[in-house]
Amino acid sequence: MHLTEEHRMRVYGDLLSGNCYKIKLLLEHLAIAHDWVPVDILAGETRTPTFLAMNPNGKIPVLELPDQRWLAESNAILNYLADGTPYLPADRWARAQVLQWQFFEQYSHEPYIAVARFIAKYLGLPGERRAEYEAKQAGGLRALKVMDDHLARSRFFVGDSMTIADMALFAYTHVAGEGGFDLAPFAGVRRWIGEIEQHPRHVPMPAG
Ligand SMILES: N[C@@H](CCC(=O)N[C@@H](CS)C(=O)NCC(=O)O)C(=O)O
Repeated sequence: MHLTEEHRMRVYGDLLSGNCYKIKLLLEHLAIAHDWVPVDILAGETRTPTFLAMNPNGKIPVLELPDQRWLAESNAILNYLADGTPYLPADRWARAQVLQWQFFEQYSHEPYIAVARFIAKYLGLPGERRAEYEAKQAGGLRALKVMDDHLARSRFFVGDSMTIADMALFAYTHVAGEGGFDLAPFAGVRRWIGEIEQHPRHVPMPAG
């Protein structure tokens, strides 16, 4: 089917947010035509009635399908878009492993690394949030160690090619330094970041 402008998917998000950027990364790998609608969370744009009608949880990213259905939660969006492609294996065990790493990302990685980065990069590390920033460091380092141990044995997180488990984890890991996390001790993580960045369809997170 020829996709006209009104048939294109739309993503509401901020490309400096790892949760949003991971969607952009997959869309570029799959060469899916889409429109990106920038949303400024610091300006309250996720709290407007229009936005809350798309995602009552008031968070980006949101995927809008051409028939006006909306999907929130970054890893749910990745699963939807990757279905039927090599980025989400058909094998039952491999798919469950992809989910295992994506749940790990949302519960044991993102709440530490993304939040420390948000406090430092978006908020400028204000004094009243410094204790919270410091408290995020141990959990973030623990997640990086879990990843590094896995990547010492495995080229990618699931199987021997890139999947949406890698994309979910790459999003905040490659900018973990912005949250105060030194990647130097994690050789496996650095090797894996390099492999992802060398992919011919890779799109970098914009500098900002
Ligand atoms: N679990 C959600 C987290 C989304 C999330 O935390 N989004 C942040 C930006 S990275 C946001 O919209 N924050 C605005 C707010 O909470 O008001 C996902 O994976 O999509």
